Amino acid sequence: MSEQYCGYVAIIGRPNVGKSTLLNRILGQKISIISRKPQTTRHQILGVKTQGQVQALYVDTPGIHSRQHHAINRYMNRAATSMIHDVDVIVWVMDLKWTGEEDRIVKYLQGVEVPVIAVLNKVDQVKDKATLLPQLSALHQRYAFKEIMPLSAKQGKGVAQLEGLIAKQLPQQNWLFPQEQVTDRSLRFMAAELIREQLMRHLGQELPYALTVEIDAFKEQADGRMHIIASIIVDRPSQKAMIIGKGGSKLKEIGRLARLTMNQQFDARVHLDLWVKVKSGWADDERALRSLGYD
Ligand SMILES: Nc1nc2c(ncn2[C@@H]2O[C@H](COP(=O)(O)OP(=O)(O)OP(=O)(O)O)[C@@H](O)[C@H]2O)c(=O)[nH]1
Ligand SMILES: [Mg+2]
Repeated sequence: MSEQYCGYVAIIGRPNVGKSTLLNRILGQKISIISRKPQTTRHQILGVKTQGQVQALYVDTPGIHSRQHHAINRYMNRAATSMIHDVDVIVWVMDLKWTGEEDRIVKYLQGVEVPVIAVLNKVDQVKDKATLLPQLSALHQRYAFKEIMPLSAKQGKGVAQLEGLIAKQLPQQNWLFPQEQVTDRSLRFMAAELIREQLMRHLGQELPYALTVEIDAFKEQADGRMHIIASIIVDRPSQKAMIIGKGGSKLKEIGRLARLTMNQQFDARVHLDLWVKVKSGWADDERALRSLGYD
């Protein structure tokens, strides 16, 4: 048997820079949810990519942020940074807005004994690529990154090259997952995430952060259809009303879009029942958080 290479790759960075978009692009399928709003990802999400002799185990993480007022925010920062000492490569993602003013995290990463590959994402937003050169050389001067890779996760440009750079850092060892496996997350988890994705996309600025989604039942029926019952948990009754909308219209639309994505992702017809429940203080109560899957 030919030699196998395998290792963990942490994808980390500030909120909204495109970490989840990059992971989905590398895998060629959607396992991590995406929205325009910062702090979309809340959990570590493992994505497995096996190609040739190399199996790269990517961990998508919540964006690192400085507001830690709620237990949920502290959970997210923990999820973002807890494994950086245990991985083989760190991919530090920035977008064009990176100014270096807040480089405390990058400086910290460079003290960790793991190679850091930097990604400058969203380069599709600049027409004249020559304008990137000063930014790239400033990054080179300021930090001791192993490599700096400009790319567009959205368009896929530069992603294969990045994978090549990552592969060079992975140790020779047997693969840890079967070749066909893409994630360790269950369909049940994915279902909750796909509902949260629509909530992130269709609610105003604050509301998405005040909610979580819980799957109450997940059944495959005799006719092959999947029946999923889920609850959207909010903090206050006024939030419940906003999610439901006039005559239930908002909740209906969110449910419809989530169901359409599930049909595609799960390759099955999905019947989705969505409820909204008030559990005040859920985001502040460590125990409630654990019972909702934030552990
Ligand atoms: N133009 C452009 N937009 C991108 C690119 N990559 C991601 N985006 C957009 O940036 C926004 C955030 O993308 P995400 O992938 O959710 O970012 P993230 O870093 O995972 O964000 P958090 O999970 O909140 O930390 C979305 O609107 C994406 O469509 C890119 O290469 N080019
Ligand atoms: Mg994300």
